[in-house]
Amino acid sequence: MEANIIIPDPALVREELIQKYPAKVAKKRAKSIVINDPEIIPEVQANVRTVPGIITQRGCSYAGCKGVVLGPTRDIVNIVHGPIGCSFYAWLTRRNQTKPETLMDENYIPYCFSTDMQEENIVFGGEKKLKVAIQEAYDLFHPKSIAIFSTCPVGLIGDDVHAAAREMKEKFGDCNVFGFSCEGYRGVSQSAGHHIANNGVFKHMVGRDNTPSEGKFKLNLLGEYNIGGDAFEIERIFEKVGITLVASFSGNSTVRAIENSHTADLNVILCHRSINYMGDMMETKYGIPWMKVNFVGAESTAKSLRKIGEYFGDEELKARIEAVIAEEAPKVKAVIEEILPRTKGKTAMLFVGGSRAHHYQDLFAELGMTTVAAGYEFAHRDDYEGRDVLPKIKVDADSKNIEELKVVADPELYNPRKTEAELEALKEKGLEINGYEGMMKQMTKKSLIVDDLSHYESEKLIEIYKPDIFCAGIKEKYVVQKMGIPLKQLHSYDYGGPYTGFEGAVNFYKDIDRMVNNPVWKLIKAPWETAGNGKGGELAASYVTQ
Ligand code: CFM
Repeated sequence: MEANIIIPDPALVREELIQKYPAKVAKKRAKSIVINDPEIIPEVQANVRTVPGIITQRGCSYAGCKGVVLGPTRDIVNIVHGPIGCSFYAWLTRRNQTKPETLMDENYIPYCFSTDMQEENIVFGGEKKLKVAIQEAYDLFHPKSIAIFSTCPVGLIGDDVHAAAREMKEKFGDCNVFGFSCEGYRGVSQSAGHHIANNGVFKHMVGRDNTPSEGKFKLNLLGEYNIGGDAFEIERIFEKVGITLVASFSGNSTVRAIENSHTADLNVILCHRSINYMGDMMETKYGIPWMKVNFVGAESTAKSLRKIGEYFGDEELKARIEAVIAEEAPKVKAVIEEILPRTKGKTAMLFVGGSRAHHYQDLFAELGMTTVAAGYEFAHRDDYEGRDVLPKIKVDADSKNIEELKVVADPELYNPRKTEAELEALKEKGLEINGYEGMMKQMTKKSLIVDDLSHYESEKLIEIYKPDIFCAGIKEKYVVQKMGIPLKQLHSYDYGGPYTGFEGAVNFYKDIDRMVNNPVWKLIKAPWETAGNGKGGELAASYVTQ
């Protein structure tokens, strides 16, 4: 959807972005700023350390492990072993929702569990305090599971959270206690935490409950965290078409569902970055293939449902999928027809963590808007260039730091859901099994890809491109809006959502229409534009008192 927009020469933009950096930094950053060509797919430098001093938007390993992957499961008591800030600032801020089936069901998401480490614990060790906290949580709630998350000081002083977990698990007998060495510094970003979380969930949860699951078409939804209710909309659609969702990793999920997830016949992956490890490990151990899907965007949702129908190869299921698409499509079409004339030809920039910068391009395309620049904060080269690049990725010291589990086929439970010949036949039908094409293939030629965009670079991009909307998170929001550009938070969705499926697409269209067509943005003058004589000029730094 290229409308007639004039895009600045990306080579010049790249030059300008790195111009002010010292030579060494400029050289490094240049490798992460790439001009896209969907035919050739140039190499992008990704998943490497941020240059110290540059203001990155990345988070830490603990955030990726506790906040992202484990946090949304409602009946695990997640105890953060560390100073209180690590817990407090991760408390409910991600907007991952959950819906217990009855009022009596366990739901610990509203709680904030922390060992509240003090200086004394740093000096003399915090294991004792941790065990007291685990005991207290057990006495109060009698949960099925307690998970412990290590923050930076825990690794520095050498508290053994795994030993504490083992001891308490044995003591209780009826509560699964396990720990994560996900100290914030474990990797270059939260991506390390995802991997650590995948390993822990796979080792300590998946496969514990062998009760056969009911249903003819059973799948797990991987990498969907129910931000703003996204998973609720996907669940609604699955129910309508007759697909059984065994477990979601991990939006709106429960311990039991995850422990039973190996009884499903397919894993569909929404966020490849955060959970692809799980897909691979479950394939090897249990013989469950995985397939990349995207439920962000009405057309993508329809496409993903058809892919699932094709995988199960059942005519009745396929017919139901078509019927549901036909039933849902008119309401989406009606809204798009009304909004499209107002959004068509506008431009967007998307800089989000590891998946959404890709997925949300589909929604913008449906609105007739072009994504002129995009990038991930912490994704890897395969999320940009596609999984074919995996063998070429250099494993550096930071990645080596994260354990790669040695997974083998389970002697009893391994059961390949499809034969080699069946998988081949599906591939011939265009179904990518265990594959992902990445973001760049979908983006237009000459669009700009920037990995780990710095704060400085984001301001420069806005100055040069003047996009109609900038999508990022709370760290960028108000600075960008002061520049007169609306910012849509694609992490927490501001106050909106769900944005998945058909209903979600409608919500998104309306929200974006309201934002890009709001005249208020043209009236905004940034403080530095109005300071001094009222005609624009230098802004005196107000924080300098003398
Ligand atoms: Fe996956 Fe996510 Fe994302 Fe992510 Fe995240 Fe998130 Fe994200 Mo914020 S799991 S990679 S670590 S889709 S919290 S729900 S929005 S950065 S793009």
